[in-house]
Amino acid sequence: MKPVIFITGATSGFGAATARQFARNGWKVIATGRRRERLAELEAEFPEIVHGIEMDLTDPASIKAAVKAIPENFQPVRCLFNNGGLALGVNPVPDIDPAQWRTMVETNVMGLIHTTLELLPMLKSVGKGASIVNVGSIAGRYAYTGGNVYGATKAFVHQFTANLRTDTMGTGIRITSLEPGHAKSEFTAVRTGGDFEANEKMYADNDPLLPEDIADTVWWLANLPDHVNVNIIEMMPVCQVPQRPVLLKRDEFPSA
Ligand code: NDP
Ligand code: 8X3
Repeated sequence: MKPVIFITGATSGFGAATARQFARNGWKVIATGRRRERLAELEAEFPEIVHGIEMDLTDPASIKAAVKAIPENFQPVRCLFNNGGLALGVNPVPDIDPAQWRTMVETNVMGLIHTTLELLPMLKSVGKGASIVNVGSIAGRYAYTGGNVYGATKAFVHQFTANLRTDTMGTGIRITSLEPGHAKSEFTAVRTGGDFEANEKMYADNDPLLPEDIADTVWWLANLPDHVNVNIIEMMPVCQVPQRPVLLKRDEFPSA
């Protein structure tokens, strides 16, 4: 029987690359996301191997229904890739849109929580060898201007992963917080409200991580020996370097 991975955000970027990596290499894939036509493309590429289910992470009822709709021949799920998510907006406070903040929390935080809760019973039934890979970000660790709520949702993913490990102690489930840096996908187009030119520009003069790099990492994690848990992975392209905190001089502050 082929093992099964359940992927959120399989219609683009990291999720689509991971779906292809697992489908090509002997796993079955439940691919989820809102864009049905992209799910259909994956299904057509891998008949009988990829099964698409439309699912909106901001809607707990949609998540529940999606998990309920997993066909019997795609059960039990052995790996959950909690990847779907987004950043909206690039401005620092107070020039922000509270509706965008809400969408990021509902998607990146509540969506990930609900997906996890719905799939935990099946993962527990698998026990040893089951795994969850949660996608955080370096934005959850290193602050940058305009990162405000997006970065905070990813800091949530980091700590939720650690706490979940404690709650599921003794079940055999492995859980990892995978925290990438600058990576090429449709992330910037989404963040800028559909500016695909800005998306291209973001990666034009540098060598970002590619979705396939993330897919390789998820593949490695899901196929490690059953007794190995990687708690956290922080990965960046070589061209991205974390630096020490910014220090402002006295004359850089507004006068009191
Ligand atoms: P993409 O925009 O290419 O893919 C995002 C995926 O998330 C899409 O498949 C989209 O599916 C899905 N998604 C967004 N909102 C929802 C929703 N409400 N319901 C269901 N699915 C949703 O970006 P990436 O591949 O880069 O992003 C994947 C993850 O990686 C995200 O969590 C992102 O925050 C994180 N990340 C990205 C980095 C980067 O530099 N690219 C770096 C670090 C982390 P659809 O629109 O069809 O619903
Ligand atoms: C995406 C990485 O640094 O662009 O999570 O916010 S960053």
